Amino acid sequence: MKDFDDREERVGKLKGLGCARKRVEDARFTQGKGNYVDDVKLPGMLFGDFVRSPYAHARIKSIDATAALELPGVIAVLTAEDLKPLNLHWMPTLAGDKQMVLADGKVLFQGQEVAFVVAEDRYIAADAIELVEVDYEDLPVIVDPFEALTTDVVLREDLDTSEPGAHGPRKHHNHIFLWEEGDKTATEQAIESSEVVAEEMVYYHRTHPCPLETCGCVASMDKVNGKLTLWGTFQAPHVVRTVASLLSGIAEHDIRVISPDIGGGFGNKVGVYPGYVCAIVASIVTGKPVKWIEDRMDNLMATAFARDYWMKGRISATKEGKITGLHCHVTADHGAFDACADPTKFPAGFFHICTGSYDIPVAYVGVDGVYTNKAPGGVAYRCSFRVTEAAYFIERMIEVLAIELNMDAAELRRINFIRADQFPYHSALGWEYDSGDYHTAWDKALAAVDYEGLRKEQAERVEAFKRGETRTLLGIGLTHFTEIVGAGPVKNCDILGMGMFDSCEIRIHPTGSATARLGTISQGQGHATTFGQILASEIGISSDNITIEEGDTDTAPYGLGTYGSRSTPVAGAAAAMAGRKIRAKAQMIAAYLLEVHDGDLEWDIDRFVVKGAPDRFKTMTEIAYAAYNQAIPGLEPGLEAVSYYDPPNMTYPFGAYICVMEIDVDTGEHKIRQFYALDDCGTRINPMVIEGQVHGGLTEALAIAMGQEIAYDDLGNCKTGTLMDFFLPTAVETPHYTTDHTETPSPHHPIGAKGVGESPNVGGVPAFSNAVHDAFRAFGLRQSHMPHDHWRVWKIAHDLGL
Ligand code: PCD
Repeated sequence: MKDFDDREERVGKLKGLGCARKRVEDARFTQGKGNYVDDVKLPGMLFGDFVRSPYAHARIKSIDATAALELPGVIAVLTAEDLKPLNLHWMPTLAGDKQMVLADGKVLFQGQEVAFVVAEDRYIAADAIELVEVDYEDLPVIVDPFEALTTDVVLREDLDTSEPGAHGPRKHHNHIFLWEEGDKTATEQAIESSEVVAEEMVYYHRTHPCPLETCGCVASMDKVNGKLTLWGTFQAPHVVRTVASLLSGIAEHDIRVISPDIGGGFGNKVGVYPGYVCAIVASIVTGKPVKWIEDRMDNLMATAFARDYWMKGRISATKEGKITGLHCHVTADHGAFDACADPTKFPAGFFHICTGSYDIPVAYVGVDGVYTNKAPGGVAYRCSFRVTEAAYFIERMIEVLAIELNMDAAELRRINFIRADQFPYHSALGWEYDSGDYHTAWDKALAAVDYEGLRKEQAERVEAFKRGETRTLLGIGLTHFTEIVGAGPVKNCDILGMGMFDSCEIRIHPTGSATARLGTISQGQGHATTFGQILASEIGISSDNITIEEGDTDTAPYGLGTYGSRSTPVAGAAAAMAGRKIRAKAQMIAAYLLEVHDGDLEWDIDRFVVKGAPDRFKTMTEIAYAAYNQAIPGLEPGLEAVSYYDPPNMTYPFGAYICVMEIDVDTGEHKIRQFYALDDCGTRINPMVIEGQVHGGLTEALAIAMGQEIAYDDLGNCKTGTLMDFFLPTAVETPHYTTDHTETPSPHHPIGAKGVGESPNVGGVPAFSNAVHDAFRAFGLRQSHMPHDHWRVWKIAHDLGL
């Protein structure tokens, strides 16, 4: 009878919560055995490719496809005219706007989809797009969002200016919405009557998620049984199914959406793109499967961008540094169509988390959405709906306020942090922060890097620089961020009316192994590994014996998908709740088998034990077998459960990041000497996966802060459509990261877990950027726009006369 003294061994075998279990998916990924959309090859499959606009703003006078159609192997060329009878030439965006599927009379950004060529192979399709002749008449181009709001040039001729948009009244023909939160008058009064006020324009430039695998799909319409199967790089497969059904009129049960392995998503694969619609239409028209896969330029130039927020801030404080108010106005450049992927009620996402980690008594934000001649999007590139912009804004404003107060920025943060005893904390902009202990995290971080020692070294460096003994400066980039992840709750958060819950269904098999399916979809995060761990701890079956499946709408329960770090807070909670349902039934079965009342049993790792009689127990394996093979009075056979989880609140992970950077004043080059990242994501499921998430997110943050951008010239030409121009860091540019943690569980999540995947991007960008600014603080720098590439950093030094 091996049992009660082998508890540690039994816990070990479970590989449950807290275990640094190796990622089960890596066996296939590291051997090149992943199965991505482009690996889907069907008999008779055709290939689609787009004719794209070279102009940023032009009228289309004519499209002539004759030559293209004459090329052997070309099957069809679709234009807006072909889609009109189906009413599919425009499609709704997730933000309540509409977007052209194929150019309808005019084009509004460079790279816009004009015609869809379908051919027998992708090379023929690529050749044929060159043969489609489009006659354009160019129109004045508007790339500046401030100019957009004053110019006579009308970008969206399809919209009636006198009518309100999806989010209320519009004040100009290129205006999309004004969204406001907080008490404007009280905030203005607080700021005006304060002793110290700092004001700054903080620009978070346009960038792009740029996943390694671009977007794509394969549509296959089976005309015999009327079923449409759609494989795609979808971060939200069920939402795609619902939208496809609503748009096409095909009944939802006749559509099967499959997200196979995905090579990174980062928000890029949340929305619906014209390529999906065209592939579906082409498959219906030709009766053959049609594949559409973007190339890198298509992806960078036409699919969803991120950020592009001009954030004008005012922050006020007492002489001692206690913050008294925060005011923010954002001019948000949305490009040609408002295709942001935000919960419907929040056109600026969760930007109003911009009071950050600080106890700010009164605040106001106003966001003006604006159309320009740029690609549409506005996605949450590794951030929960504009949280990264918010974190960058407040962390820059804190630094600027510290300059104004002539105070140490670490100390300024400390005296303004929300205290541990203030949670749950109600922010001035309406959020309820679930839990946090910022002071503890901050002190730990400062001690870990020897903050005082660093400041001393920095001061000495400044002196040495002034004496002409060195040409490098030292920057200490501080950040304390608060994230907000896990949308729902359903009452606040929906996408096009679809409530943001999530789901998990578990089947325990007779021999004691299990299959669980969830409404989310991994894009590299490791869900097959970590969801199994949550379940293992709940149901007492080793995670090695639990298969996790996601991404097939024919089998998985309905869910809203993976983005906004919502899988752990929402689907992870559903997994725990479904596991508890399993355990409740298992307890009744065990009670029957042990001939005791079910209240006389207690749960012990992987079994139910009779209280006070530790040698009388039934393991989950025994219980699973009995569930199927023994007639139990009053109980149905089987052991299955499903949970649809509507979270009561979001979760608020946080972290303290410190970046120590050396800057060469003569070349603008930087060297990251040290990067310390402390994350608190509540209960940690898999520390190794978390560390990997933090490394990945920090590297993306490095990219964004130090060089990555989507830039346009005055004619709206995208200057960064290739990886030669768009900075994607490799191992060469990536520094070493030191990770650390504190653990403050979420009080409302069944296992206390918060999300973590986005945190390093949210906190990383201000840490890198603050380091650059901090290096020049002694020489009078207040604010300089990202990305801090070598040239721009050199320019800072040059302009300061260094
Ligand atoms: N975790 C743990 N613990 C805790 C938390 C968490 O362990 N506490 C882990 C989990 O399990 C998983 C991860 O970690 O695995 C993550 O999680 P989360 O945070 O919840 O998240 P999710 O939902 O899952 O995912 C999402 C995210 C995002 S959002 C993004 S961007 C990115 C990230 O995720 N993406 C990606 N990461 C990543 N990774 C990779 N590899 N890839 C990718 O793509 Mo958005 O909104 O979409 O933008």
